[in-house]
Amino acid sequence: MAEHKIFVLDDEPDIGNYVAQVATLSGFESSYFSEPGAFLAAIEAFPEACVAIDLQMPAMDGIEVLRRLSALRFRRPILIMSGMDRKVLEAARHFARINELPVSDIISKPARVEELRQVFQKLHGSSHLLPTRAELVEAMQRREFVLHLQPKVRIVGDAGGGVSYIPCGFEGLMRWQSSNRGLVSPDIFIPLVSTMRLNAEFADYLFDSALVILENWQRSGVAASLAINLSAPDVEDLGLADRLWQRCAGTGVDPARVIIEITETAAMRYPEQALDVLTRLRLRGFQLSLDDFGTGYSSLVQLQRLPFVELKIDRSLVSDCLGSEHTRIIVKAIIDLGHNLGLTVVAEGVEDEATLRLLHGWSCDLGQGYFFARPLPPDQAEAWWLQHNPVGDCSGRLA
Ligand code: G
Ligand code: G
Ligand code: MN
Repeated sequence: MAEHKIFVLDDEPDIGNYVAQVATLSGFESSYFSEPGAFLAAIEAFPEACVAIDLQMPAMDGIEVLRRLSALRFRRPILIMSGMDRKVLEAARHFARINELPVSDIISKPARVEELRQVFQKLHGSSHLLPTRAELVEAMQRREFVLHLQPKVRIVGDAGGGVSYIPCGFEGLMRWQSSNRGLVSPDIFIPLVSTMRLNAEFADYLFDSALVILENWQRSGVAASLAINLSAPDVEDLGLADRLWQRCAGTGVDPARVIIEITETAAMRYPEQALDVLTRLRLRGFQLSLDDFGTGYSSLVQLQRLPFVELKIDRSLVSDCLGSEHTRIIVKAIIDLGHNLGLTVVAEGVEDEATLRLLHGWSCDLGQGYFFARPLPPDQAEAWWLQHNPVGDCSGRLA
């Protein structure tokens, strides 16, 4: 099967062939390469293969190979091998991680057959579960990807000096209702969409799904904003803003109702392309939100060049607030900095009333999380909205 291929790169033929043979014994269809150029050409031709790479090679070292794989947006499992000490292997793993490359294992050489077999068998077990490109394309044709909707609320004080909230919109989170696999999480299929180079097709599909929901809401008088999540490759697609706007213009949906969420990692990967695409999205009337803030490596100071209107504090920070004084200081500082830069601030992952109170005390604008509601299928989301009977349309405040 296609996804059971593995490409082994090692400058020493004895070792490389040995590793490839063990991979074959473990169920892979393996190919051995002694030279990085041929190896990278093979990946370009077949990006669904897993890879095992040596770090120390004369022509091009393993770090450079990882850099090239990252530039190719390679997303399949990587095994890193080296005869160097463990620290070098760990450092290479870290390097891969910050370049968004999935390292499934690191292997010290020389490795015994049994050791290698275990690693390959584990890899084989996890890799054969992954869908192929054809399966993803077919799933789009069958409209098996569906948006579930999680409410976003405005945090307000109530008459008794307590805290309350008013619904103002939803975030759309994709689910794959696969006829063969059951419900598949976006954590599985979103990285594959990039690996399989289906980003443009998927972004169009996602956007059209959002427009159908917004058109329904227009008919039933639900004045909610709808946020969608885009990935790093979308932000580097210079045609995106025009394409989304054209799709929107065909429907009569006001682009200001659409919020596009982008993570800080995606926004900072190729800052120049991001600046181009994000500015044009704003010019076309869409809203922009900086997602998962606080988990990446960039600072708000770097990010404030980009035309965001909203900042979402990552749920890992929000959920630590009750337990950690340190985290409370950070969250409060992010809210203040966001406000000083003119951004609406959203806390993600609000799971209890105590956290909501803290956030209200710090003047956090919006909240999202299980405390209000989980992601809901569209019909239930509409019922939730009507039941919470929002007064006015606070999505307008974002503009
Ligand atoms: O519900 P949750 O498990 O839904 O989502 C997991 C992750 O997948 C989150 O980080 C979320 O932002 C991301 N995600 C969900 N739907 C989409 C989508 O349609 N596109 C992209 N790029 N990411 C999504
Ligand atoms: O990365 P992004 O912020 O787009 O992802 C939203 C993710 O957070 C989804 O997976 C969603 O299901 C999840 N989520 C939403 N609210 C909560 C919450 O209150 N607690 C936890 N643990 N996860 C949440
Ligand atoms: Mn999001």
